[in-house]
Amino acid sequence: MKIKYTISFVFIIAVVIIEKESNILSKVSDKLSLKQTPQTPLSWFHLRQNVSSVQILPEIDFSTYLEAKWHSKNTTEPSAGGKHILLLAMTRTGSSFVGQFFNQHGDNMFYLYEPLWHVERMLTVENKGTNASVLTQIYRDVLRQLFLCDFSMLEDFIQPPPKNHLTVSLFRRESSQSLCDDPVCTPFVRKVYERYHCRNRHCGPLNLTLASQSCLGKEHHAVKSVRIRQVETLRPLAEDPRLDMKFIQLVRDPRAMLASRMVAFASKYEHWKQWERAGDIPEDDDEVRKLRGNCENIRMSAEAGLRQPHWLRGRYMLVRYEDIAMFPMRKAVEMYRFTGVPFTSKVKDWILQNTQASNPSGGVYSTQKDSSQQVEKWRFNMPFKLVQMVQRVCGPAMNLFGYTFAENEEMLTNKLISLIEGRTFL
Ligand SMILES: *[C@@H]1O[C@H](CO)[C@@H](O)[C@H](O)[C@H]1NC(C)=O
Ligand SMILES: *[C@@H]1O[C@H](CO)[C@@H](O)[C@H](O)[C@H]1NC(C)=O
Ligand SMILES: *[C@@H]1O[C@H](CO)[C@@H](O)[C@H](O)[C@H]1NC(C)=O
Ligand SMILES: CC(=O)N[C@H]1CO[C@H](CO)[C@@H](O)[C@@H]1O
Repeated sequence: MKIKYTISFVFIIAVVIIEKESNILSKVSDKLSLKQTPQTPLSWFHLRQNVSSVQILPEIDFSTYLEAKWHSKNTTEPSAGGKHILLLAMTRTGSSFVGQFFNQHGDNMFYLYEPLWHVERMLTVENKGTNASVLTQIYRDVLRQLFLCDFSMLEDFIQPPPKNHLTVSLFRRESSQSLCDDPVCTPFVRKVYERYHCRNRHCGPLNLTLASQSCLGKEHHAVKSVRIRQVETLRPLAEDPRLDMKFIQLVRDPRAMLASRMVAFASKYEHWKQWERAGDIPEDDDEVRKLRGNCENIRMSAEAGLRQPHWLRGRYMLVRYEDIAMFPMRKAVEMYRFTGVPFTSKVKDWILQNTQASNPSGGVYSTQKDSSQQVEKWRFNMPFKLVQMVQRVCGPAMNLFGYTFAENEEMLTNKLISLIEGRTFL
């Protein structure tokens, strides 16, 4: 398998490059010959810079390539009993809030907030058209390395590239407590690094070697990501003997998600207003298609998880945003019980502090009564026609997660009827 990929890799590069400048070819083949000697680490980042000028990036199976690159490397075994928690979500499902349940755990948890942001940025924003299945494999491999406390693969995607494993560009470093605690928070020297304020302190640039050491010193590891579409693509992680994976998938009523998106990205939905007046929103509209795709993705992922195939048994939990908003403490305790990581008083205190109505920063997650009103607030702002559209497009997902269809306008706006069915998922 590996040999096959290596060959196609060389072949693709060769074919494209023969048509281009031959001096690039000699440089690249020099690089590729290094691959036979794993002692000499090959920087994929530099190789990419060299080949990207001939635009072959989407053709290459970088995942296999990177796997070969890291295969020769020995990674320390995680401590026995250590758990590896992956919080999977879509945007606007409250995943940052739920991520805090783990971020706030204390000294024995290493939490990373959206590390795959860098990968997505490099491979889909800057190199549009990267093959989706390749992207999926890279996400999986980067995640695996991060769970094993190896940051070197992620480093290949951070821009500008870290120098001597130092970077000021890690996305939302301050959202990871472990990257802001001693000893990873090194003294900050120059004003330039001010954006690395970690709560009340300033830290110097992030030393990824230090981060890795800190990571290895912690028993449990958690990562939050909104970039994984299907839990099934992570089967190799679940089967990796070095990891004890626990997947928590967070879902939310798609009608509420759309309502929230329409506020946050108003301009994208501007043209819907005209259709709304004229009649129905066409189903081939880009945003409608995206919505359908997202709903189907979540549904398929959740169905796979709930089916509990042998490799996922005891490793998958489905959680609804609405249940967390209404019963944050109960759900947090349940999640901890599921992961097998002890619930700490630190987490408890954080949840108490951040879910009280008296605390203005509580936002949507205020007291239970407020929360249940909050979570269904969208019903009173959303035109029924739009609600119908979401129900048509996302029906199967809504059925699976227990979100009741509003059959008419009266039902939609009747406060006495809840559109969230009480439901337990395993
Ligand atoms: C990797 O680990 C194995 C077993 O622990 C050991 O025999 C081998 O020498 C190590 N290789 C390197 C490159 O450190
Ligand atoms: C992506 O690449 C894989 C092999 O790496 C190939 O089988 C698949 O057809 C490609 N998909 C697209 C959409 O190009
Ligand atoms: C980063 O931390 C490691 C481990 O403590 C240290 O050896 C290295 O010198 C640090 N790098 C820089 C550039 O300070
Ligand atoms: C753009 C460019 O030329 N990038 C790299 C190509 O590979 C050489 C050899 O490793 C590097 O020195 C360049 O930086």
